[in-house]
Amino acid sequence: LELESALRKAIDNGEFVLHYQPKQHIASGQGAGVEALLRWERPGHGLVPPSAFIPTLEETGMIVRVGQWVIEQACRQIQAWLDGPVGPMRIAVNVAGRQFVEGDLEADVLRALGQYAVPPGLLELELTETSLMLNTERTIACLRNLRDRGVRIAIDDFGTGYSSLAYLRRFPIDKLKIDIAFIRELTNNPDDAAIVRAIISMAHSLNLLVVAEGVETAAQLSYLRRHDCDEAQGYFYSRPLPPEAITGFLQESR
Ligand code: G
Ligand code: G
Ligand code: MN
Ligand code: NA
Repeated sequence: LELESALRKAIDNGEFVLHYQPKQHIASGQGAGVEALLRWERPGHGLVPPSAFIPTLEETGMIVRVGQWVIEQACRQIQAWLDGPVGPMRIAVNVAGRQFVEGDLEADVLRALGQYAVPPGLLELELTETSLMLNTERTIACLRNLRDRGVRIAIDDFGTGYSSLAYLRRFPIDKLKIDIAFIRELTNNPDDAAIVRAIISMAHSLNLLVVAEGVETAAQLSYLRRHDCDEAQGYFYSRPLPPEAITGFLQESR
């Protein structure tokens, strides 16, 4: 309850920040955008990780308002980079299921894109399989409208839910992000390696791009390169960084 009331004040007090983790195209080594990851600078508690407060935001419904703030903040950052030395840089934001069901995700996204004059192709939404199952028809319509304008759609944590790729094809999507659980032991566990190869091959036959999350070693990266995975994200390249640090990272790696 104390956590809940502290969270209620956090938006108004400007205590949330976005950190950013870079992604790379595996074949070319070029940057492939960044993922925005929410952090809470809670007074007296330091930097609080999302695992400690996102569940509460979701249970209370506050995630709808915070999610709206995240989209706005990401668009503001895209515009700031566009006008400076970093240039056009895509940001992926995580979207919770309740943002579709209770909020108006389509309106939130279009408003933020307009407010900051952001080309829609520079924004990507990451959704989990479970969030897509909450309200199928409305969700499909919303995603289709956004994607028609150029917003990219990715499925996060792929492989951990109960949906098949056949089911997911009903949704307008561009990318799959293979869950970190399959990448961790990729180079030691033949079953994980087989699952990763199968996901890449199925995804490609459906014209979807594939991103591997949680890449930490050169051996994992080299395996993913040999098996045609498109993009990688993980500590091997960089941890999630606060705005000034990621800006420096992106400028140096252009
Ligand atoms: O690095 P990390 O600890 O940031 O992320 C932990 C989890 O929190 C991830 O599963 C991620 O998807 C989730 N998360 C991070 N930022 C956001 C956000 O802005 N909105 C939502 N809904 N989830 C987020
Ligand atoms: O939204 P998603 O569930 O994909 O959030 C990504 C999560 O994975 C975040 O908690 C982020 O900090 C974490 N992460 C990113 N790269 C790595 C990595 O290389 N190793 C590990 N263990 N975690 C990572
Ligand atoms: Mn994510
Ligand atoms: Na994930």
